[in-house]
Parts: sequence; structure tokens; C-alpha cells
Amino acid sequence: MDVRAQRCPRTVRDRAGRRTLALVDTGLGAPARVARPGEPIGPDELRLATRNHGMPLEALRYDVTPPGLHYVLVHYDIPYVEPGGWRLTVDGAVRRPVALTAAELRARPRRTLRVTLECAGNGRARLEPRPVSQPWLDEAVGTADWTGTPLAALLRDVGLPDGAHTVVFTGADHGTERGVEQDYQRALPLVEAMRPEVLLADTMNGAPLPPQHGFPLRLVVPGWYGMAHVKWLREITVLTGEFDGFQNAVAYRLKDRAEDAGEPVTRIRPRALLAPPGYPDFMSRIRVVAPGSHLLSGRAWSGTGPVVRVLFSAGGDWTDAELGPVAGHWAWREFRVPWWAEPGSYQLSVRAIDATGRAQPVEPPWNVQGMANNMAQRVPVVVPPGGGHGAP
Ligand SMILES: Nc1nc2c(c(=O)[nH]1)N[C@H]1C(S)=C(S)[C@@H](COP(=O)(O)O)O[C@H]1N2
Ligand SMILES: [Mo]
Repeated sequence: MDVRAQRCPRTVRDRAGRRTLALVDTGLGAPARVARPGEPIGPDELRLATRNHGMPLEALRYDVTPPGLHYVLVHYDIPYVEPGGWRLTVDGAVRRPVALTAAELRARPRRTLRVTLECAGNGRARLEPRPVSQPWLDEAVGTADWTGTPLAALLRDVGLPDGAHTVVFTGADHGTERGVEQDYQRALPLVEAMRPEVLLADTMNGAPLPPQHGFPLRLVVPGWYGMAHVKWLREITVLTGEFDGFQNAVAYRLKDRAEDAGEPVTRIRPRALLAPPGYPDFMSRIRVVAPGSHLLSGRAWSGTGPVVRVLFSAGGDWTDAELGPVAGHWAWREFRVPWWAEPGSYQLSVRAIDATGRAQPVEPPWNVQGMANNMAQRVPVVVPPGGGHGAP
């Protein structure tokens, strides 16, 4: 694909007439950076952290994350979309291109799926050295009931030619990233796009999508990290070749060195999180827990099959937590673990193992973009001898 430097293009077409990336000389093409040893979080990361909020971990107590507590990640701005003028265009290598209104999409077959979404950058701020970007700790997760129409049937209706290979999803949001001006675009291989559980969702927990979660339409790709679930979806383009747009070819790559091509980030790695026990200290967030018997709980998920085992440790041996029912193939699963708290200081930790045998590591898997760090959570806890005032 011919990616040329231009002064201020919104879109550029390559020689085959396909929309492609445009390089724009904004002077804002700072390369990705890894923090110096011990370098604190700077204003650039703070700016992102105040826009993109995590799920407060006490919300792990709900099967479905209550509205407003689901994590949010937005690369550029939340676009203002006029519902009246909005259309979903399906074009590229298809026999019958279409432009559908929201009402036409709603008239198609509908399906609801409970899906746990997690940002691929979750855990990034725990890496040492820290890749400088959205500094998530453990909280970039949430679970929702998404309702919409299956993508596969729509693609079949528009007619796919034999050579169809890749499906590109374009959002209504626009920005520059590392000097590359772009609409937010992500592609899926056709085989993934045709999975029956991939949805074009207009409804979250029974209500229209909130602006920050993609109104009026978003893609939901159960099992994949968040970047695949394109929000404010306005165009679906079928390609006969590969897509080399920024969010596939440059961002979301697992690699040890910036100059490597790396491997694409795809499915969510297993992770378990404890609902915070006791009550917190305001600044340190250390948990204060009364001495005695506790039933700890949390949630565990994986994009490669349900979690089949969760291990718990308070600093000593790993013991098995008790698992709740499987809440659908793509949603997190509750676990419970009894713990007898003796006065002292602890690091509580949990690890998920999924049906394919993938297990959460104790040490962080480092890569230069800070992607998919699913190291086991550690929860610092103090058990005061007197139990504190009103310690639950
Ligand atoms: N159009 C568009 N879609 C997008 C993004 C974006 O910036 N623009 N961010 C992606 C990323 S990186 C994540 S993690 C999820 C976050 O979805 P949520 O905000 O609904 O939790 O949306 C994805 N879809
Ligand atoms: Mo993300």
C-alpha cells in the first residue's frame, strides 16, 4: 500500500482506490517511549488517565458492570454522531454495497451476548521499565450485555467474492498518532469476522449505547482485547488482501524492541481479580481487613475459553478457589475463597487458568508497547490486631 506524506488529508486512496493511511506533518510524530528507570508518571500519562477511566474494582461484585462503572478507552475524541444522518456503509470487495440506517439494522435478526471487555494495555503501568501510554494498573475491564445483529449474516447478504480475506472497521473518530493522521480503523481476518458471536451492537445492558461506548453502533468481538471492538462504527470494508493500517500494523503488537514487526495482539489472556476486601486507606489504597474468617470473591476471564481454575495465595501456598457457574462463553466467572486473617501484613494474589491450559504468570510478560500484561494481581492488606473501627 502506498502511504504518502501529504499536507492535510482526511483520507487518501491507494492505487487500488482503497482508503489508506495518510502521513501528515503535524510535528507531533513523537516516537513511542519507555520510561527511564524510576521515572514517575508524567503529565502526558496523567492526561490520558483522567480521560480514560478504569472500573473501580469493588464493581467486581456485579455480574454485569453497572452503567458508568465499565472502563472506557478512547484514542482521540468521543465523536458527536447525529443519529438522523448516520449510516453504516458496507463496501469494498462485496457484490452489493449497502448503506443502512439504524432502523434498518434494528430490523435485522438480533442476539444478546454477555461479554467481558478488557483493554490490551491493562497492566501496563506495572511493567518495569514502563511503556509510556495509558497507564492502567489492573482495572481496564468491564462486562456488559450487548445486543445487536450478527455481522456474519450481513456480510453474507452483501455477497462476498471468493478472494475476500480481511474486513476493515472504521469509526467516526479521527486523530493523529505517532505522526499518522487517521480515522480509528481496525481489521479482522475474514474467518474471525464470520464467527457467529461477532455482533454489530446498538444496545448495552438494554439501553442505547452511551456516547463513550460507541453510540450509535459498535463492533463486539467476544474473546478479543478491546482494540478490536470498534466504536462509532460507520464503515465496513472487505479487502481481498491484508490491511496495513496503523492500529493493526504499528499499534497492538507484541515485541521486545521498537524496530521489530512483532506479533499482533488478539485474544484476551487469562486474568483473575479479587474484589477488594475490607476497606481502603484513602491515599495508599491498602486494604484494612478485620482478623478472623472472610469469604473473598472475585472474577476471572479469558478470551480462549472459560476459566476452569483460580488459585489463591496470601503469601504462602497456592490453593484452589471455588468457581461459580460459567456465565456464557465470553463473560467473566465468579470465584470465592475462604480466608482466615491473622493480624499482620499480606499480599493477596490470584491466578486464573483457562480451558486451554493457559495460566496467568506471576512475573509480568514485558514488551515495548506494554500489551497483554496479565501478571497475577497483588492486593496489599493489613490486618490490625484490634480489627479497626467497623472493619467488615
Ligand atoms: N472508534 C474507536 N473504537 C475503539 C477505540 C477508539 O479509540 N476508537 N478504542 C478501542 C480500545 S483500545 C478499547 S480498549 C475499547 C474500549 O471500549 P470501551 O470504552 O467501551 O470500554 O474500544 C476500542 N474501540
Ligand atoms: Mo484498549
